[in-house]
Amino acid sequence: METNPAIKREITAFMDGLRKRNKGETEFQQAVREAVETLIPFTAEHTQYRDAYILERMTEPDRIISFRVTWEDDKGGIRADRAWRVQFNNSIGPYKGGLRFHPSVNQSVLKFLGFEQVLKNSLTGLPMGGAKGGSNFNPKGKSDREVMRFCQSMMIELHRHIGEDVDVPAGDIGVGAREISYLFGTYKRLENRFAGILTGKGLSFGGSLVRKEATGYGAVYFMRLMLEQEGEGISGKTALVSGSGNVALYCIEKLIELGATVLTASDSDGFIHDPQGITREKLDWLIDLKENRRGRIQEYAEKFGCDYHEGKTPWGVKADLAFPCATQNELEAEDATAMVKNGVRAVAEGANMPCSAEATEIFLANDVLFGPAKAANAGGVAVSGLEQSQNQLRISWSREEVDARLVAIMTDIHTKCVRYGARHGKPVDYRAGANIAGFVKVADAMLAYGVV
Ligand code: NDP
Ligand code: 2IT
Repeated sequence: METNPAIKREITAFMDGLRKRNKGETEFQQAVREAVETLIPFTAEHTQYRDAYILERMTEPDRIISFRVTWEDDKGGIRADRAWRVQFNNSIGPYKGGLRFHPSVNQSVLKFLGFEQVLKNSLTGLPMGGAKGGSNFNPKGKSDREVMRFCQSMMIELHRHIGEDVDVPAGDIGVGAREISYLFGTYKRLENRFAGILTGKGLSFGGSLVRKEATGYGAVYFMRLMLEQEGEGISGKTALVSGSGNVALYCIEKLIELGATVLTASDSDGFIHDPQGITREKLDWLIDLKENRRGRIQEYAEKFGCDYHEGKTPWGVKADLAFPCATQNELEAEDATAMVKNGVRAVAEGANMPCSAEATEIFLANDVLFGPAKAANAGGVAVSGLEQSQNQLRISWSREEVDARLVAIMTDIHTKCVRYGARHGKPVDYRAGANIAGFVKVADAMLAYGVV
């Protein structure tokens, strides 16, 4: 996008201030920069937001709760990890967003994720504010009982800060059905209440059908909408997927169902390249490997006789579509350049901020359709919102009902992106569209509240 010099100066001044106030928080700075580069040109035209300092206010979390989680390992050793809940903005609904357990978690990572969550949740059209939390606790290699004791200890602090009308956490990296169950069981004991204070719950205690699949399915639905906008479809296309966790597995499932050939999957050790494509049968095996046996992706290559590339990411493999579904900044400028050269048509971000700023610029400059995380992976939190609705109503919808609502929400997000991101003679700028559409709803609520 052409940006005039005055607006460029405003962006620079804004970012200088933000960097000073958030020293060393590089992930948070990156996420804010990505947003304000399209939001400042918008607020320069819609001056009510600029006059009310909405962007300055929206980039400062409402509060950050920081605490120690002490627990005992299987050998009787005492462990102490750090944990946070970043309650970013509750202008349009109770705080909502996942919990991440990974050694790389720190305040900067959780602020970036919380900020993204505010705009993403707004895009879903559901009444959800934005938050994120987690710990540098590393679940890898821990026994079930160790994970249980960690979760119990974490909830002893967290329970006083959450509630169905206050803040509703869910899963993210390292937090799946097992962890949510341990956390929920502890909340119930501490508060003696059975309430929808977490989402991603088990189906026997208030969980929603399709929540587990929702982020991956939603990313594929969003990809389908971007392709349809250009008169194309998913069937017959080849696809690269990274990761082999919750998002990646169900992204692969939906791609297979819609007739695409998925060539890759990965974990933090490397990627597998299956030129025949991951079939339904192979995927069932992979889901069992990852969800139940907690194994490594390398075992897929051993089992099905395909290549395994240790320490590498899949972006050099030639394909039509790409779905980065592992973690932030997993796809960098040189990857994007190689993908453009290989003729990649479209990218949908299943993970949060998986493409670096430079990689994103390369895609946009080369007319690669680019579905940014806050739009493309919003299906997960959207179905979390539907889980909250079902809990409040004390009913459960069928798989078909939830899936139809997910499709409708992804379609609505796509429409909003087109409304704010359409460009003459060029593909839609989904990045700008998602930022502006997400921003307007939260900003209007903040304006209405006055100076708060
Ligand atoms: P999981 O923990 O289920 O899976 C994460 C996957 O990514 C694993 O294969 C993991 O490999 C890999 N991975 C994690 N960290 C790294 C790293 N630093 N480098 C390389 N690979 C890594 O998490 P999810 O699938 O839930 O989350 C994946 C992404 O999707 C995250 O960005 C998350 O924020 C985002 N997301 C998740 C939603 C959800 O509903 N779960 C909703 C919207 C977005 P390994 O096992 O080796 O660590
Ligand atoms: O990044 C995300 O949107 C999530 N991890 C899901 C959050 C949620 O509340 O379901």
